[in-house]
Amino acid sequence: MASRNILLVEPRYPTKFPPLGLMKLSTYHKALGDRVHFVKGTDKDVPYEYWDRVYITTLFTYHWKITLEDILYYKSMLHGDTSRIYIGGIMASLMPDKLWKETGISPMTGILDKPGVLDSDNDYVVDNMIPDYSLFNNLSHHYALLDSYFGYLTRGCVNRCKFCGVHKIEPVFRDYLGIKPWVKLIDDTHGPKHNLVLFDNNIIYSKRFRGIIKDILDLGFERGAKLNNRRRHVDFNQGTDARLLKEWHFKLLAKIAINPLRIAFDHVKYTRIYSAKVRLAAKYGIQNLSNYILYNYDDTPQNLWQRLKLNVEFNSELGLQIYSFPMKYVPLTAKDRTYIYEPHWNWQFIRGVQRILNVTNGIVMTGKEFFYRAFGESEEAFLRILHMPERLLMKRGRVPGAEEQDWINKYENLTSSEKAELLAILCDNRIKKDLANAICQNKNGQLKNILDYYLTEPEDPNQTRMCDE
Ligand code: B12
Ligand code: SF4
Repeated sequence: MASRNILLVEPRYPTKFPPLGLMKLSTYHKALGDRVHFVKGTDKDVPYEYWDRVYITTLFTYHWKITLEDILYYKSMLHGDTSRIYIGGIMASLMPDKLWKETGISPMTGILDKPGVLDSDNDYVVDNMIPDYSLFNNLSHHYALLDSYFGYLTRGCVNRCKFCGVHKIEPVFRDYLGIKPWVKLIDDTHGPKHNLVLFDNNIIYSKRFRGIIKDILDLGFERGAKLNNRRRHVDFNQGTDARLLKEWHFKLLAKIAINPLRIAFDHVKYTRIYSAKVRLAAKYGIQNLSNYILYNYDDTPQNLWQRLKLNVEFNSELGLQIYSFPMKYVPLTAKDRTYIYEPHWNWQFIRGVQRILNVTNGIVMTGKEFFYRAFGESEEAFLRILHMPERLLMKRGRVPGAEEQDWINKYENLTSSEKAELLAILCDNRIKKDLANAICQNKNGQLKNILDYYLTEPEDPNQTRMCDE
């Protein structure tokens, strides 16, 4: 077959990790002698070439708008010839019908784990191809993980948790893939990589966990391992399931260069199980832990605070470094990230949590002092922080300044029904002009007073309360 011109596209959505699916597709097409070109989003030179195929990957469903715009851009670049466009990846697997409806292109769902799905004249399985690390050589966009082997040791998951899409993306559970030949091929083709980052959905469920650890050790990722004088790390980046972890898992995990060990803490009801597993980690000398904390899903702000607090308390009691990563729940087919688990969460609280986390790039630092300052000394204090106007929330000092103290006094003077009304007004009037109107219409002096804090600085004439004049 004559060499083909292949375009691989990752839509403009922000992402740190390189598009693994496209990297495998690149290796596949290069193995067939095709010419491959990668673009992030749209590129001004791309329309001037003839493309035999355009592959567009997709990721989070909440990047719906950008993803759709880019797909439609390429569809119009090919003058509507949809036979040359292939769409696949996560969003494509989670929302194939909606994508089809909007684009007229039927996406390929799931993983490409069978031969012949793209071309009938070869036996290659795209999913088994090594990623093409050279795909981004001439790109200004910087991806993380390019100095890592990254991929899967297992596929799928036996469970079907309500909030998880894995059963649609990887419907078949395979509990051992055997990565040694795969890593060897990467070494030979692209040179050795420093770290090992694994996307496995539920690694602890694998009946061949012992064999997996042996493979990792054979590949040179034993505890304390170094390459070029730098420590190597193994990261099961989707976390391990606290409910399934047994003492023998920790014994084995402690032998490899695990850093961090991520343990999921999806709900406060798992506190006892989670705590027992953290103690086991400490017992086997695994000190760097990281903890996905799902919030805005079947929980309350107080539950979030309790889980974060537990981690900082463990850090000081057991000498650990547990970094908490609060992760806001987004429904599986949500087209944006606005979902709110009402009535426990609301717009003001979600925004408050996000502002606190912005300061530290989404991570909750390990020290007690930071935690109690950022999230408050108690559940009540956390709730009070979440009620704060953003300006005050962001500039809280060790000791409250005059303005902050004044706001606190006003807040503490409100009755609980006034506090509820304050929240309702803030959530219903997110634009300052609307808020100003709502304040004007409110008859309660206490509320009017505290609400003034939520309008920005008085020198901006469009954002002050005009009704007093
Ligand atoms: C790794 C991962 C992450 C990484 C980042 C991933 C990245 N690429 O940047 C991290 C850890 C940062 C992450 C974070 C989150 N994640 Co995540 N993550 C995953 C995971 C495990 C894999 C995604 C991935 O990159 N796969 C690599 C794929 C694309 O490569 P591949 O498998 O080799 O590709 C094959 C196929 O996809 C297909 N294919 C791929 N591209 C293409 C293109 C074409 C044209 C074709 C034909 C085929 C094709 O063929 C390939 C070969 O077989 C999935 C679960 C899963 N098992 O898929 C969840 C998943 C995507 N994450 C999910 C979620 C919810 C999140 C969070 C939002 C969690 C939270 N509540 O905060 C955060 C958001 C982070 C943020 N940006 O703010 C959800 C997505 C739900 C949704 N609505 O979109 C998933 C599905 C898990 C779940 N619980 O359901 N995640
Ligand atoms: S155990 Fe994890 S991977 Fe499996 S279905 Fe539940 S959330 Fe998804």
